[in-house]
Amino acid sequence: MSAPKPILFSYYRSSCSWRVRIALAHKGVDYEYRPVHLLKQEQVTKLASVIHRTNNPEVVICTLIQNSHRRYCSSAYSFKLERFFLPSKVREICEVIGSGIQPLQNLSVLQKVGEEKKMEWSSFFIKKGFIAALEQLLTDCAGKYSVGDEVTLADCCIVPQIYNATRFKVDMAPFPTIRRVYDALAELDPFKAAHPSNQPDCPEEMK
Ligand SMILES: N[C@@H](CCC(=O)N[C@@H](CS)C(=O)NCC(=O)O)C(=O)O
Repeated sequence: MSAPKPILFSYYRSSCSWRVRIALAHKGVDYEYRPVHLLKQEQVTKLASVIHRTNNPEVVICTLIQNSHRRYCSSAYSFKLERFFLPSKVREICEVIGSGIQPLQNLSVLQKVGEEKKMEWSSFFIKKGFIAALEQLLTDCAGKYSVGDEVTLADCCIVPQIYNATRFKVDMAPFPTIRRVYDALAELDPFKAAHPSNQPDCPEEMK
């Protein structure tokens, strides 16, 4: 008997969900998509009933259920999916984005910062991360993609982060290497499939 399809609880524009969607598409894993509307707080009302709160105390997405295992961390799941040694540069890029840049644009953070300030706040911290770390890291290790010429988990993290940079009106001119890698990745089928505009919960006006 074949194993049941993994279930991904995802929001079309969530970076963490997007990372996992890329990794799943890249590995050719078929899965069931279950939308969770972050702005409607469905991570609390809908997701809380299917997760063990003790394992995911923040009630954030994405959540992946596979063979009754529940995973709450995009990078932990994606690392497992890769099942091979990760070069330190890949881990470094994932960390810079996953710990140093993306959390500062999380919905709950921006709600605390407030509507008036959220654009300035997000653009400041994205630029800071790009200037201080990401452009330099990529200048040292990028080939066709973030690290060499093969797609890696670093690429799964970079693409949603650049989308956020555009959303928060960061001028990308000072970051030519990040831009070049992003443009190359945008041409690949798994990245097209995982894009927010191709998700069932993407509003029509954003497609
Ligand atoms: N370390 C977690 C972080 C998960 C996370 O921050 N998820 C965001 C969406 S990308 C979220 O659910 N935010 C809801 C909120 O801020 O209330 C992961 O990598 O999956």
